[in-house]
Amino acid sequence: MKLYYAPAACSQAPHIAAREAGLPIELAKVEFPSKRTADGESLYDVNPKGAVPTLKLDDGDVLTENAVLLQYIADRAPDSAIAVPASGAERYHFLEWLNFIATELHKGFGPLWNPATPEEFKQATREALGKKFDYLQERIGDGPYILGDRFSILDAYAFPVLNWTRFHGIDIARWPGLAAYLQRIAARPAVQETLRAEGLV
Ligand SMILES: N[C@@H](CCC(=O)N[C@@H](CS)C(=O)NCC(=O)O)C(=O)O
Repeated sequence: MKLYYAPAACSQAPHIAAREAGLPIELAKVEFPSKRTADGESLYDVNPKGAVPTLKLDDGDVLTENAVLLQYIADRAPDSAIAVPASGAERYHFLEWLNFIATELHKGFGPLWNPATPEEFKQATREALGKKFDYLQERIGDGPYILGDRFSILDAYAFPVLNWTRFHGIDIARWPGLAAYLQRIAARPAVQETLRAEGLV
C-alpha cells in the first residue's frame, strides 16, 4: 500500500499505525500548496478531495479519511497490539474515541490553519481546544495510553494532532499530563522511525 502524506500532517497517524503494525508501506510525499508528489503526480488524480492521508491499496483501490484508514490498517494486523476491539461495548467506546479525535481534536484545529481566520476567532478556537485538552488529560491520567496499557490507533492519531499546538501558539505545558503522554509516544521505536522517514528528526 502507498500512503500519500505530508510531514507532520494528520497523515502521520496511519504512517505510525502501519509501522506499529509491522506492515510494509510505500510513502509518497505531497508538497503543499502544489499538492504534487516529487514525480509530478497530482494528489487530486488519486483523491479528488485533495487531502492527505490518502491510501492507495495494492489492488489499486483508494481509501480516504483518517479514521477509516486507521481501522483498515489495524484490521490488516488483527494479531498485532493495535487491533481494534472486535465487538461489544469495548468496540463502541473505541469508536467513540476515534470520532472524538477526528471531529473534535483534529477538525477543532481547522480555523487555526486558515490564514483568513480573524485573530479573535483564532483565540476563541484555542480556548475551545483547551477545554477538549482538559477532558483528554483527565481521561488519560497516567495512561500510559488512551486505552490504558495498550497503545492503539487512537494514540497514533492523537499524537500528530496534539503536536500541532506548537504551530499555533498553544503551550502544551499547560497540560503536563498531555506533554508527558506525547513524550511517551515519541519514545516508541515505530514513532521515531516515522518521524525520521518524514524528515522531522
Ligand atoms: N476528513 C479528512 C481530512 C484530512 C485533512 O484535514 N487533511 C489535511 C492535512 S492534516 C489536508 O490535506 N488539507 C489540505 C486541504 O484540505 O486542502 C480526514 O479525516 O482524513
